[in-house]
Amino acid sequence: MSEPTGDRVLVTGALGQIGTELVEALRAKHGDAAVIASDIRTVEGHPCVSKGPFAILDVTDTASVSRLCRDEGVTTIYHLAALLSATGEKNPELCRSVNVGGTVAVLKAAKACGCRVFVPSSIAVFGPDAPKHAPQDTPLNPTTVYGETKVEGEALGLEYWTLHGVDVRGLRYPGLVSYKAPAGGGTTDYAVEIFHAAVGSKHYRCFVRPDTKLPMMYMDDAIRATLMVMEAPATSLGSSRTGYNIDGFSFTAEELAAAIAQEVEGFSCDYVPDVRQTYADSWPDSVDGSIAKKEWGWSPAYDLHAMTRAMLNGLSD
Ligand code: NAD
Ligand code: AKB
Repeated sequence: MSEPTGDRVLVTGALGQIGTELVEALRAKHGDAAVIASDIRTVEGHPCVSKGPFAILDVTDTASVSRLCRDEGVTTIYHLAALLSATGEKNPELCRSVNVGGTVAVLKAAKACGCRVFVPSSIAVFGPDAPKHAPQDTPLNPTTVYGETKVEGEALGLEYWTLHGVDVRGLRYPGLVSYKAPAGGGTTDYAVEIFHAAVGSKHYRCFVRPDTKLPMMYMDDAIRATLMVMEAPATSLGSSRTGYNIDGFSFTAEELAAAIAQEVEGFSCDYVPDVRQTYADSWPDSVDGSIAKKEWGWSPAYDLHAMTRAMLNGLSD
């Protein structure tokens, strides 16, 4: 058991792909009782529900978010509740309501209760006019509604920091690959689903073209980056504080399938692109993470082969 740190933490959208692993890491750091996992739904037997405090919380319900923060004495909020790109483009209105409305509710509660806040951004902030190796600072003209909500989230975070002194921090996560929870309705989900197929039927029908290349990251690195940026001294963070590019590694869908085939005899993949190809084509191939490296020491540990082995081992256990 860890020593309590005195922090009282709320995680929204905790039952999703990131929350499943972030809650575990935060409970190891702060103590189980100090980390309240929350989501709009519950899942029986989920470790976030069974191993510590859990609350049903809809982040679009501003009053409930503020009440929970006040009643529980929350000091830090990790705000993960959102709709991802594929789900979001199918229902733009709900995407705006959850992603932007939910973020406003969390920031208002943080301002009222004096909380620090982590709000994730995404490589989806970039549009087709951004360089394919995306720099930290470039015009952000996303062509997806999801991307627009992420640009808005970064701007809202900066506004609450500069105008109200709320300590808001965020990362532009690449596509995240993990095995402990399913991917949550994004464009980069193929890079997760392919592993489940590899240990199951040994065949995957991929919904993007074989030459589709995107920035990706193994979940262990994403959790480490999240904890690092939240632990960094405020004085080391500059104007990118609500949306740092963080580099992991990049691969095409075909390179991923080949890396898996090296480990799984008989694995095969075919490609039938759908609408998610359009979203993938609008995003960069890779990102420049040098500002995150300079300001708080970011450096990824996993490459394609280390991730492939970790995924296959995790799914075989
Ligand atoms: P996910 O879809 O797996 O989980 C999101 C969770 O939010 C779900 O459990 C869902 O039930 C919950 N939720 C939805 N609407 C809600 C509401 N109104 N109130 C409360 N909860 C609600 O998503 P994730 O992959 O864990 O992503 C978390 C955050 O990270 C999001 O902001 C996402 O945009 C960002 N992000 C994720 C990735 C990735 O590859 N996973 C990449 C870039 C950015
Ligand atoms: C998605 O594909 O929507 C997410 C993301 C990159 O934001 N994984």
